Amino acid sequence: MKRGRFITVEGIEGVGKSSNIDTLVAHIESAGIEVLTTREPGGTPVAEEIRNLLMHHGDEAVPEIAELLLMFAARSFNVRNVIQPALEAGKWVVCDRFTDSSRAYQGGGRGLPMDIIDQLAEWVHGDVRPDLTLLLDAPVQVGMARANHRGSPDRIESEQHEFFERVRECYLNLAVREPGRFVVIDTARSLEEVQADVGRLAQRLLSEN
Ligand code: Z5A
Repeated sequence: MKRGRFITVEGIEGVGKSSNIDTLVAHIESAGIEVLTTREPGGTPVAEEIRNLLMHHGDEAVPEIAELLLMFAARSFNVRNVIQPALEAGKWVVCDRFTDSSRAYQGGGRGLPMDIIDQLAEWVHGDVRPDLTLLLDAPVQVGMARANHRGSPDRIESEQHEFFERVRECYLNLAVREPGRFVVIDTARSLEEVQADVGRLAQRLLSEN
């Protein structure tokens, strides 16, 4: 059985990950390929509980190191119980956020050491790496304005503007460092224009399959 392809979708909040994952998946499925979608933190019952702990922790402060380790604990459940079995069964997996989120938020945003994050990545999922990462990019104020149309922000969403500038910059640097893995799409345009780009990307992936 040929291993499926592992695609991750990244970006700061409000750039349109959810909206564009639906488009990407529809294109792949229309070619007769089975796709599993998942998200991080989350994707399994225990990992979703960790997500809930991370986002709504009550009054107790969440140390930055605990935040990083909980992201990887949740990831470990998702990789072993959902992502790896699906890939081995030949399905394609589309994951809403993965380890590049830890690099961008905990590394770029919080300033935790990137070499520790890379070591955790190697340890937790060294054998499961994304084949392609779609980075949806827009200026911070665009993403925040879109996200603000929803309800009250969770703990990470409540961070200041500068935090998200650091996160965005880190994402863009990651894309420059690994041009073979990253595809960057500018989502400060209309949803129709962005979805047309996502459709073209899907066709390229399918033609390479
Ligand atoms: N996190 C972390 O710190 N470390 C980690 O390792 C991991 C995660 C894995 C949860 O992420 C939090 O976890 C996240 C990072 C952290 N915290 N923050 N911030 P999440 O993915 O669940 O939450 P999110 O990034 O906040 O998702 P989101 O706000 O739902 O964003 P989105 O999915 O990218 O956006 P959307 O829902 O598709 O679009 C937002 C709105 O904009 C919606 O009304 C759309 O209709 C509209 N939209 C989308 N595109 C367009 C365009 N092009 N034009 C106009 N309007 C648009």
